[in-house]
Amino acid sequence: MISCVIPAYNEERRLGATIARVSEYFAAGGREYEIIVVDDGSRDATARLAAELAHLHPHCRLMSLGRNRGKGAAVRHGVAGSRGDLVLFSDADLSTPIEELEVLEKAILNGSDIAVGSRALPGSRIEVHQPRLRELMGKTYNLLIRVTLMSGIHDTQCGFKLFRGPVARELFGLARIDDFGFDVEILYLAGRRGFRITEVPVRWINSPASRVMVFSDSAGMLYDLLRVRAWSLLGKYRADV
Ligand SMILES: Nc1nc2c(ncn2[C@@H]2O[C@H](COP(=O)(O)OP(=O)(O)O)[C@@H](O)[C@H]2O)c(=O)[nH]1
Ligand SMILES: [Mg+2]
Repeated sequence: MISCVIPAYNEERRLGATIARVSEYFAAGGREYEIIVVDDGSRDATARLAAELAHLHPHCRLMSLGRNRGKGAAVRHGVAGSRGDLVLFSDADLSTPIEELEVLEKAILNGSDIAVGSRALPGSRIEVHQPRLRELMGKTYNLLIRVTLMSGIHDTQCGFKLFRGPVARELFGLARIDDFGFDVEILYLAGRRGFRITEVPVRWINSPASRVMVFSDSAGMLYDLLRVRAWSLLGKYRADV
């Protein structure tokens, strides 16, 4: 079975089409699947809509965290509740189309523990770019990560990553970052624990509405880098190796 975790914050406009598309995709592939939507205190009708969608699509369920805590916390809870032997997390806007799962899955079949969707490799196909400032922020952030925390991954932030199920549950069980720095924490922990990570070029068709605030979230994500480094040194990650 494959689990697809979709964090959703104020996604009333995008979620319906996404759940329909993802369900249709998995159903057409004839495989067992579950879709876990994680809402945490959306201010719009996301929670109500997700509950209706869960009713409509038997493979889809909703987890609600109450107050807003961030994308990292949402994905972490979704993964903790997942049962798949593969776990995908995907943004609610499907900026990376669900069909790209196929190339990620190939990487897992070839022996990887984690397949990371990437917008920064020669084979990546960016059909609609993010706004220029946002793209620059992403590139700078990734450069900084490569020189400070870990080398080897060119796009840590793409919202489309596939894990072997037990690996996802182990890593998210250790993770502590609640907001947009969580991808880096997960990949860092994965590297430390010797899991095999493959970066896979994917398609990206940027969806304009964004929950990311360029300046304040950039600051938060820099702080997260420091926290991951510090927590690791202080042995805060249970059984960190
Ligand atoms: N549950 C939850 N999901 C969030 C939060 N912030 C962002 N997300 C989700 O994370 C995903 C990526 O957000 P998006 O606005 O598309 O980011 P961008 O494309 O990187 O600008 C979407 O599915 C959002 O709904 C949050 O605080 N809580
Ligand atoms: Mg997006």
